[in-house]
Order: sequence, then C-alpha cells, then structure tokens
Amino acid sequence: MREDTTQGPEPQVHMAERKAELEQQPCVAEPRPQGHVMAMEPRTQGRISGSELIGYVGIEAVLDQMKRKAMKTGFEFNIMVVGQSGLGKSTLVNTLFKSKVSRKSCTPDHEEKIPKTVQLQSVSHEIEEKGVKMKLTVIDTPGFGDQINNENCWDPIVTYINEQYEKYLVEELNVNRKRRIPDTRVHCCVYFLPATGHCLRQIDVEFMQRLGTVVSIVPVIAKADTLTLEERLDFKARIRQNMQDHGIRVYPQREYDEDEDDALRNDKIRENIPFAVVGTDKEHQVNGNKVLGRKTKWGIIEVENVAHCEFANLRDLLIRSHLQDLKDVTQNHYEEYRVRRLNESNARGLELSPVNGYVAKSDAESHL
Ligand SMILES: Nc1nc2c(ncn2[C@@H]2O[C@H](COP(=O)(O)OP(=O)(O)OP(=O)(O)O)[C@@H](O)[C@H]2O)c(=O)[nH]1
Ligand SMILES: [Mg+2]
Repeated sequence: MREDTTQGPEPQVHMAERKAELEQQPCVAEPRPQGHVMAMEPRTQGRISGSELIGYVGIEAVLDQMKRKAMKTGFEFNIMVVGQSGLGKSTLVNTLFKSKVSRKSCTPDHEEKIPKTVQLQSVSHEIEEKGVKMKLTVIDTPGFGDQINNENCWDPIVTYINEQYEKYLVEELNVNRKRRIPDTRVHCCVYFLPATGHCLRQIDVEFMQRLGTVVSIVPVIAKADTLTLEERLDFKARIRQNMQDHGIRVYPQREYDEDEDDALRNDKIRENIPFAVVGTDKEHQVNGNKVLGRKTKWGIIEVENVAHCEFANLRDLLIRSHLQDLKDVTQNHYEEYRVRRLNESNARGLELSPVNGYVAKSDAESHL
C-alpha cells in the first residue's frame, strides 16, 4: 500500500519542528547554475523566501527559444513613402536599407539611376543581416500632390492601406486559415515634406489628418541640406505647432505609450519630429573612412553624421528602436478597422466573402 504523506497529525508535527529548525539557520543565497537548466529539487537547507522558494527554474531560456524561432521564420516589414515627385523618396529608402531596394533602371552609360515613380507599386526584398531575415516591402507612391487639382489625391493611398487590412481580415476569418497570415499591412508611412521653410501646406494637413487615424505616419523634411541650421529649427517648430493646431496624429502616438519609460522615450522623439533628412546612395572617403554622403562644391554632407542631418535619428526610430512597436501599433489600427468592418457587415446583414471582401456568415461567426 502507498503511504499517504500529505495528511494526518504526524506530518504536521514534523513540519512545525522543521520550521523552527529552518528559522535558526542562516540565510544562504542559492548559487545560480551556469550553462544549463537545473532540475527542481525540494530545498532542505536555508530559509525559504520569495523567489528562492523554487530556486532557479530557467524561465529566461525562453528568450533564446523565441530568438531561435524568430530567426527561423524571419519577419515582415512594410514601409510606404509618400510625397511630391523628386523629393528623394526612393533615394531615402535606399539609404535606410543600405541597398538598392527602391527601383532602379539602367541608363545607356550603365550608371544606375532611380527612375521616376509613376504608379503605386509595392516591391518586396529579402534582407538578411547576422542570420536575421527580413522581408521588406517598399510601397512607393507616385508624386503625391503633383497635379494642379489635388482634390482627393490621397484616395488611392487610403484604398491601398484599407485593402491590406481587408486581405488580412478575410484570411483571419477563413475556417482553414494559415498558421501565419501573410502580413501586407502598411506598418509605417513616411511622409515627405518639402523643405520650404514656411509651414505645413493645406495638402499636408489634409493628408496627415485623414491618414493619421489608419496608419502610423512618420513625417520627415526632405532634402534638408537646402536649409540652414536656424531655418531647420524654426521650420521644425512651426510644423510641430501646425500639427498640434490641426489635431494631426503622427507616430509615436501618445495613446499607445505603454508605460512611463515608454512615454519618456517617445516624448524625446515627439519633441524632435519631423526629422530633417538627407539621402544618398553614394559613398565617399572622409578621413580614410567610407561614408554615405552628398558631395558638393564646398564639402561632403554625411548622411549618418548627426551634426549634418537627422537621418540617423530616423533610421534608429524606424529600424533600431521602434520597428516592432510600429508593427504592434499597426495591429491596433487593424483592430479598429476590423471592428468597423464587422459591425458594418452585421448591421447591413451582409456576409464577408474571401473573393470580394465578404465571406459566408457562418464561417465568419465561427471565428468571432
Ligand atoms: N539635395 C538633395 N538631393 C536629393 C536628396 N535625396 C535625393 N536627392 C536627389 O533628388 C532627385 C530625385 O530623387 P528620387 O529619390 O528619385 O525622388 P523621388 O521622390 O523618388 O521621385 P519620384 O519617384 O519622381 O516621386 C535625385 O536626383 C536625387 O539624387 C537629398 O537629400 N538632398
Ligand atoms: Mg521615386
């Protein structure tokens, strides 16, 4: 017969004695095992308190597991660039990802040149750095606001963004949905402001007001090498004031700050936007080092030198510090779209289908 060790007076007496014994013993910190996860063993020595109660479990190893998985699957990042023709959108994307990710064509003398963008187009690239794979999609938009009449010129852009949300929604509602839904949603929209030195134009206000609620907008001052330092500072301050006056929401949005640390970090960014950037894909020698820069008659403007322009701040925000956050905020935008669409279809008694945006209601409901 198996002995019951959990009940009866005998074990209780034993426990009381054991407790007194333990209280007299000095508190000894248990050394953390090196290099491997230790099997859990009941403690018999030392005072047991707080997290020491269970010793080292090895939960932190989950980070390695997550890293290994993420490296295997890779991740997707979709960036859209919007602005007037010739403001340097394609050049900046190439500068950001240090490769020729924006479309190129060959001119007869074989010098590669970035062609003018003529239609809204998304191009995907596989980028790999230190074993981390990224599927980068650049959505290049043709000269925004180039027409004499720019009424509703944001429509194709809004339509594109919503189409990607719709695609994701239809996949998500599918009975046999994929384990990983391909993510074509726009994670970030870099909006190029011309370096006029004045203030926001009507078209900038209208675009950012409309789009700021559906996508994360990162405004930048294009070709900032055309502004003096004072002009740049004044222009930036005026733009921030204009954005506040018109209730424009740009990334990082205050309502998505997760905690105080996050808010502090993001406040610094908010005080410094829009970043005044310079782009190029040409390398030059400066003090024996190769740098990305624009060579002028009076010197080289180094794009990654913070004393010359704010390209490095933009790069750090988009890639090094906030890339995952941009994806998380996109999920929030998507959730808003999802709720709106499902309410709409319920109210109208319509059914979402995979072909034209509406699926059989039973399918949709089974996943809600
Ligand atoms: N001065 C200056 N010129 C730039 C900068 N970035 C790009 N350019 C130049 O501006 C021209 C247009 O650059 P693109 O990158 O093709 O501009 P775009 O916005 O993609 O133009 P579209 O495709 O026509 O909409 C090229 O001659 C670039 O070399 C910059 O930061 N400063
Ligand atoms: Mg272009």
